[in-house]
Amino acid sequence: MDMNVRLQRSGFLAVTFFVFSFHMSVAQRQNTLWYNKPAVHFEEALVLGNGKTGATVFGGVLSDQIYLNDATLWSGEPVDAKAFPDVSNHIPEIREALKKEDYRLADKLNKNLQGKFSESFAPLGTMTLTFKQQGNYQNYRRELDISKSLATVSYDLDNVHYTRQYFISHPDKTMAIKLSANKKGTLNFTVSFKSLLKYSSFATNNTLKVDGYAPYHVTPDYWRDAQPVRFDENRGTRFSAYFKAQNKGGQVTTSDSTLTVSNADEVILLVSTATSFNGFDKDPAKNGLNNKELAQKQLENAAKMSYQTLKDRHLKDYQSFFNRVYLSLDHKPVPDMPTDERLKSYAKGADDKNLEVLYFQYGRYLLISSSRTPGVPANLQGIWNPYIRPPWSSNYTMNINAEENYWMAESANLSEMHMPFLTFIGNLAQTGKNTAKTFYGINRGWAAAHNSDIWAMSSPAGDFGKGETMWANWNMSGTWVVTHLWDHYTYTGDKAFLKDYAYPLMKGAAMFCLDWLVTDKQGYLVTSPSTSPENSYLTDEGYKGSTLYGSTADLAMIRECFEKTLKTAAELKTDVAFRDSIKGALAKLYPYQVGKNGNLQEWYHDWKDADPKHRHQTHLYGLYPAQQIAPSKTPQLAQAARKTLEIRGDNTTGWSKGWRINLWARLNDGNHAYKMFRELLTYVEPDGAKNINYTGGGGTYPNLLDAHPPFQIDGNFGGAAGVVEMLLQSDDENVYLLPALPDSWQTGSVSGIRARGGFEISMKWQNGKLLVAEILSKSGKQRNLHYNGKIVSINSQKGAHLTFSGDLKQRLMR
Ligand code: FUC
Repeated sequence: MDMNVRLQRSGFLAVTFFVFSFHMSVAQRQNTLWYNKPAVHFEEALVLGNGKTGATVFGGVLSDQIYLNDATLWSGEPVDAKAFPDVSNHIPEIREALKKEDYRLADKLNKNLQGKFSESFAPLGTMTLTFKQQGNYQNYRRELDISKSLATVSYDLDNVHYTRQYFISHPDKTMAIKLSANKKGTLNFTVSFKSLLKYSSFATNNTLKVDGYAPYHVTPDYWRDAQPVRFDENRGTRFSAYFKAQNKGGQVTTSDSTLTVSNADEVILLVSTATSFNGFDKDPAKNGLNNKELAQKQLENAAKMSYQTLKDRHLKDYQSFFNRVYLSLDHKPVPDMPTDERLKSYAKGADDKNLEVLYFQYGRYLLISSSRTPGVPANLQGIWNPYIRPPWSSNYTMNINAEENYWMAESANLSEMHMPFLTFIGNLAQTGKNTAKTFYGINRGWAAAHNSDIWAMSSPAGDFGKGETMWANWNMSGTWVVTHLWDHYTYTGDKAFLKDYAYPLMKGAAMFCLDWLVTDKQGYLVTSPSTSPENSYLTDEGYKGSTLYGSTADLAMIRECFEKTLKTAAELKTDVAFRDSIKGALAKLYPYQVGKNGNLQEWYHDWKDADPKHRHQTHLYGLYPAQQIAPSKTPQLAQAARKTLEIRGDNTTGWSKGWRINLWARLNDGNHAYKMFRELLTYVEPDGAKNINYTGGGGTYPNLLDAHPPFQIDGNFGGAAGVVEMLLQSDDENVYLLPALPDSWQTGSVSGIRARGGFEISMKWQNGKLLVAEILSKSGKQRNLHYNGKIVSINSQKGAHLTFSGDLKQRLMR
């Protein structure tokens, strides 16, 4: 139901009238990123996407560069199970070494459990518009309206006002660029294309057609290889990029590699991309989709429609997602300043809550734009990458980054955008069966490790023993990702999804864990061998290593996987005996430990961390994203988690800051969460480079993309998730209103954010106090509603609208 209708029905409208009329008048400005100069570097350019085709628009005056991507264009081929010899025979000797506390030997032997690297997301190519113009331009403006997913460039040159408008339509699978001028016959430009991949082109009938193919292998940029990029014309994913110019006035001429527009009044450029990717398990060269036909069909269909029709259809589709959530933290006007300057002044301490709202909504924009292709989640760079050897392969880094991308999908009301990730889990489970067998000797269920790609690679990375155990050997990603399936169910109430799709995957992940756990000397169940993502310990003897048994992170993930699988089986009234085996194992898991410094222990023993300030903090998984630790439920563990965060400090990379915002919010410390949120919005100089800073420097580029550095999209999503987490939290029994409201957000309103149990929530607060909350119950579930120490029960019918005042008194409905 439309938000205003709902609000009207609940009597909420009187309170929010001011907010919403304000919303209407400044919506466009509030949702706009804008700049007064063309982009020079990637990190200044504007990203557009329809969840498959991605474009990065530089908006130059004499020459406009547009990087093109397609979410399904990767190097590589389906996983070849035969490529992995059975190495599970090494497990007994690793366990033996660990039993003898010989960590050096365990680390060495653990290297036997490594496989190949993942493949890389490929850059499709760059489209260039070269204008036949000279001279100085004036009144330049480049903007992205995220409420419309529409970029616009305009400027004056030789007394002519030029405008370009760009969007990528999901319903019509095509990018459209409208070029216009306020003087007839002044549009003169050439369209050309270049790619780092193999390709050929020809033009006919106002259409430039580029067909090519991606490498069948790319080695990660951090790994030495004499031949890192390997092409073979008979292997790898094929792609097509077709460009059509529709002109009013003037003419279009073609050469084999260009379209040239002369003296036109207006031009609509259509761009259609397609690849032969036909699923994670199909050879894209031999058994692929017909990319040429697909690209041609999309182009023809779009060409039949007027620009206005294409745009209307695009807006209707896009806004059906974007408009679900509204947030206001301030009634001050949006500063009339380019976004990069706004960001700089914010970083110097300026108060700009509208920028904070923009950052939050930009996260939602990015997810809608990058995550709409079944089985192909948003990758490390979303869908925007110009490099043939991108940072960390632009892959799915499964020990945090891929999951962080989806932390806000449900809570920020974008369930549909979660689906590419959720469907990817099904693929991972298939390759993961072989991984469970050949790497770990386990014949039930499935497992997945540190890195993955469009082919759903699940084996550990590390180039067969050359990788460091601290990152290459972690094998808990299947265990982690299945909790996303349960979350999707709790937010949506989709029982068919839970029964037919989710449960078998969850059960498979849980089965692997049941068989992987071993009994330690104290009688507890632990993992062995085990690591804690990317961290190293120092033993009491001073050995620096990574392999041990029973890392807190492993056990936290197994605990969560078991608990959610149990709940699912109970909900589906199935598998009683299996449930008992999970319950038995849960009771014997080695519990959380508090170390001598008051911290939550990362390692089985109370060892020192080799790098106490490290960006990874996976042992806090139980605090966030899981719901095992909370100040109200487990005060001592929450205190220990806080201590751990204090020891880690706040200086860290983009994605790590994104995570810590959520962790601090879960500790109900809104002010610390907000401090880190502000730090996430630290201005970072754009440089078009892949320079990595591992120990700090996290922030935001001028185009509001997250800086690890380099650009990595997870920080954007983690930061946006953190905004919701400050305003609303939930677990499987409770909903907490304003649980971590920072002092800086004294007054505000939000609508359309969601809580577990199938609730859609709108709130208004003033002077730090809740005024009114409206709750739409989509599943009719019972929950405890918390605010400011008070608890009431939400007992609702499916579809009920409940309104509560600030003291949690329920207002009567008509
Ligand atoms: C892990 C992290 C890095 C980076 C990379 C993609 O290796 O430790 O910081 O995010 O993944």
